[in-house]
This record gives sequence, C-alpha cells and structure tokens, in this order.
Amino acid sequence: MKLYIDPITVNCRKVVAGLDLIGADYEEERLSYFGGDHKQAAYTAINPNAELPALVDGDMKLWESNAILVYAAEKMQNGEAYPPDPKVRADITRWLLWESSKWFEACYVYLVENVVKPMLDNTPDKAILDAHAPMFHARAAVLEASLVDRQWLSAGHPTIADIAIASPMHLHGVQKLPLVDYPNILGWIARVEALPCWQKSDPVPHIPPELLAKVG
Ligand SMILES: N[C@@H](CCC(=O)N[C@@H](CS)C(=O)NCC(=O)O)C(=O)O
Repeated sequence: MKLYIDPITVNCRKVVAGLDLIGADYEEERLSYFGGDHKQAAYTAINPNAELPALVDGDMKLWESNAILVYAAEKMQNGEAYPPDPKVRADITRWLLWESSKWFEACYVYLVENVVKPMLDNTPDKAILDAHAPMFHARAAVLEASLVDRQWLSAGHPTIADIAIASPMHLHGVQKLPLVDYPNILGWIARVEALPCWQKSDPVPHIPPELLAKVG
C-alpha cells in the first residue's frame, strides 16, 4: 500500500496514527500541503478532490481518511482496532461519520483562525470565532456526554473511532479549542495523547520552525 500524506495535516495525522494502531505496513509518499502538491495533476489523478490523504493499493485509489482506516483495519483483520461485532462496528461507523460531518467542521475554524492564519502572518478574527462558538459547544456537549461512563469511545479500548475523533483537535492547545468545561473530553484526549501511535504521528517536528514560532 502507498499512502500519500503531508504529516502536518489533520486528516493525514489521522491515517498515520490509525494505520499504526492497526499495524498496517505501507510505503509513504510525502507531499507538501503548503507547497500545493495536492493540487497538481499527478496527485489529482489519485484524489480528484485535491485533498490529502489518499491510499493506493494495487489498482484501488482510495480517498476519504475514514474509509482508509476501515479498509486498512479490514485488510489486516485487526479485531482490536475495529472489532468485528456488528454493534461495535455500527458504533464506530457512527463516530467516523460524525467526525467527517460534524466534529471536523466544529474544530476546523479554530485551527484556521489560531494556527493557520498566524502562520501566514494574518490575525485571528475574533468575530468569526465568536460566531462559530455555539456550534462548537453544541457538538462538544454531545462528545462530552458520550464519554461520561467510558474511557474510550467504543469497545472499552482504543479503536479507529478514537483516532478519528481526536484528529480534528490534534493541536487543541495552540488551536485554542474552548475545552475547559469538558472534563470528560479532556481526560479522554489525554489518554489518546499517551498512545504510542499518537505520539509517533506528532506533526510538530514536521512544521518548519519559522512557521511554528508564529503560533502563540
Ligand atoms: N473528508 C476528507 C477531508 C480531507 C481534507 O480536507 N484534507 C485537507 C488536509 S487535512 C486538504 O488536503 N485540504 C485541501 C486544501 O486545503 O487545499 C478526508 O477525511 O479525507
């Protein structure tokens, strides 16, 4: 399998950590997100959405990070990271869909305003963040309540659901995600951050130091 990534991005961190949790071997093809490699014809022939990541396995070109996680887990028959019980799979599928339809959107504005804009010498727009906050809190409340009686999202141990949901908040400190009122989320993300697969996929060493210095 060949994985096309830039390790600094949210959805690439997701597949790098997820494939490590799954124990899937792959060859890495590194592209530059800030350099716009994902918009070049060589890559859009693989992912016509011009978005990272993508996976190529033989004649299959697979995009959508959560589909990549499910495919790799099924291919490796990893019953820990993606347990075969239909109810657990349904629960994990629910979290993967919620991440791509709700949670990514809820967290992304903080990444743009508080991380990407400063890196590009622009100022975070407080009005945009204030307008966005109610949506973030409505969705964070769903996650908070779901974690009230559990250490991990599904199955009682780390699965691809935890990796998927953690990814949009992977830089939550510098993103300045307003998590102070969510003790269950904070406890859970600390557990994710202690996982070897999460630590090995840390994007910070891949961010040019001159860009990193611009983020407060
Ligand atoms: N739903 C897609 C989203 C992929 C996505 O948005 N990737 C970002 C990086 S995290 C990207 O490459 N965006 C293209 C751009 O900003 O030009 C997935 O989960 O793979």
